[in-house]
Amino acid sequence: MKRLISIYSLFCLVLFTGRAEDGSRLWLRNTPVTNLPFESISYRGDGGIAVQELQQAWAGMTGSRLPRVDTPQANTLVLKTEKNKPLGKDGFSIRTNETGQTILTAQNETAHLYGIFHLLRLIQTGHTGPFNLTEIPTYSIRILNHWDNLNGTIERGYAGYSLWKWDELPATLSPRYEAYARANASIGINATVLNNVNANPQILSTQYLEKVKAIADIFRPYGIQVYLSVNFASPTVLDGLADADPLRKEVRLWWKNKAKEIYTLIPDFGGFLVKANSEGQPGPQDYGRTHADGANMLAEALKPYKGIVMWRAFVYDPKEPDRAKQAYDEFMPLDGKFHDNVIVQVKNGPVDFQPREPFTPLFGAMKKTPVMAELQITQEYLGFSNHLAYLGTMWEEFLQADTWQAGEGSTVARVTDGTIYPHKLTAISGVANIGEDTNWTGHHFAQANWYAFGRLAWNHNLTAGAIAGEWLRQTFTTNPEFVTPVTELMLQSREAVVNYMMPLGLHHLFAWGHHYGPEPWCDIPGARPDWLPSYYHKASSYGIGFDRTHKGSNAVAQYHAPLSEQFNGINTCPEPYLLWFHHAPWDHRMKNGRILWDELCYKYDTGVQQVRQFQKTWDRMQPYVDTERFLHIQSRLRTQARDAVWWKDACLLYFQQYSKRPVPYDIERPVHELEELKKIKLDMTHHN
Ligand code: BDP
Repeated sequence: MKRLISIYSLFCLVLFTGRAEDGSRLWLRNTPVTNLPFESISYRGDGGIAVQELQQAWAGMTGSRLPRVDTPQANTLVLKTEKNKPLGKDGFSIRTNETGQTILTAQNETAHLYGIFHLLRLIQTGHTGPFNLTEIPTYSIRILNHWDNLNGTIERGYAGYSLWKWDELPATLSPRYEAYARANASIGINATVLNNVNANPQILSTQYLEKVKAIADIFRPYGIQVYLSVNFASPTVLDGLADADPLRKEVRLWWKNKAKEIYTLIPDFGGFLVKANSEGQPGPQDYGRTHADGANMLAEALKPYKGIVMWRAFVYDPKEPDRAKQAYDEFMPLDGKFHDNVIVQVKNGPVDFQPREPFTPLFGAMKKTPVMAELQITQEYLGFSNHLAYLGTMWEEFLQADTWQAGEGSTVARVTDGTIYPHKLTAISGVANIGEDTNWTGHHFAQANWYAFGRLAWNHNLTAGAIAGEWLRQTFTTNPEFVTPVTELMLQSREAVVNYMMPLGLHHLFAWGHHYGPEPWCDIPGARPDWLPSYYHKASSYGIGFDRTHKGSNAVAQYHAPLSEQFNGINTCPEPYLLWFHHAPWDHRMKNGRILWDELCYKYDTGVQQVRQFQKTWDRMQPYVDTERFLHIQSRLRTQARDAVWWKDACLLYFQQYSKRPVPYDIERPVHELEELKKIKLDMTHHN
């Protein structure tokens, strides 16, 4: 026995040292496990992709294959395919029966694959059975949005160039396409939009569709459906039509023919994602038509093939006095006017993926139109891939926010999953943070955000803490000496970013040329006001914040009672949203007794202190982490600590000119000169 153990540890050693921990294997490292819940497997036919993936993982965990048996014995894993309506298309159950067999039941191969990945996750995180569980995903479409351009750059991408090698496709197929599909399937993601919402019309050219087909063919066995972002003016650009008016016969026919061409190549194509009449993109309003007219035309073209349209509600107009109100104002009157294969895609917050925003009031507003959330996994406004910011907590806060649409408990989760108003289409999307970097996401911890998005899309009731814990166990080690403190660090990390960037409801204090550093002073003559920080913070000698109360822009009225009144009252508004909804005086009394200015200073300082603490925690983790990843993360934390001080000093020194009050004496003094900070101009050419 002793000898067996030492052979085993030797084998582990070889396995560990033989593979560099460069992050390329993500959470699918399949490290050796001693206690396994089964010893053989039984299935019909060839078992398909599910068995293939299990065997591959098994080789990693044990160095050998799991033997196949014809007659299940005790300790056999049995893959069972059966009609089982309640499980739905993607659901599965795993049960250990009296004889010790593990029965994995599902309706099809993809669902078996989900079941296998679930089992592997349980094994890798230390569970050995017996099992008795059923998993049915919350949303039917769990989709990534890539903002990848056809020239290989990624809009708001911080992990290198695009994974999609358009120049080489369809002849050359990068092995990362399959690795990408596997990673997504392992967390239940079942769809992806390959290209930027600021869509190049060329994506719909025959030449590109053939490239898309090659990718779709690789994704198919993993249950991943391909979607494309389309440019509303495509018919004019690709085929010289006079216009793209959605009510014109020729235009409608063009889209029908295009749909036919696409489905001939890709029979399971998912559909279109559309950004229209937003930030200069063409759309139906160019012809005096509505979003519904535009969406319905595309929906009609896709309908015969069961395709769908995801129509974005990210709209704002410089003429509007409050950008936060626009999506609601434009889309509410269209409720009920969309075809049944259209779903409206709405960003979590009403402005734009800020470190903290209240939920967009369109959630819980429309009754007849299905609405899906768009989350941003890539950290456009949370320190790019330089800052450690675990977004599980942000999305949990958003999904569990109560809209009050049908009384208390009408959480965003429940209004989007079809519980409150039954909708055929349910979906959730996340703007991907993936690029061709070896570790996929730039920062090793940014992998956790891809992972968390998938897990929440599968089950929106999972907690951010549980997800962080399972991710850490698979990605690093199951050792609680590591998992406990690092989970804690992750759970605080997004709040730390809010504290050192934009606490108490402040938003959009970002620099003009990038969304990385602070520029609350930014003023560009002639620029759109709603692209300038002062539009949002409105700092004056009286106070700071955007008045969205009844006396201000009245954005509060877009929320249901009692939220609207709660947000409207300066003393009832939750303090994390204070300056989102109120222009509060500098001496406004906070709940803890401090005045607003002092509290703002303490918040910025707390953010800085939190990052300092993350550094200390991380340094203590050295014994549990491979050198490569340890040093990489350590170095990024240093950058984050410096940036936190930069943010704090810039914002406090700038706002102090208005508050005319001292920084409370017991916190760290600024170490920069405001004038020096104003001179910082980052070269972000590689980031935008
Ligand atoms: C903003 C981004 C911009 C996107 C836009 C969008 O800065 O790059 O194109 O959103 O979502 O957050 O359409």
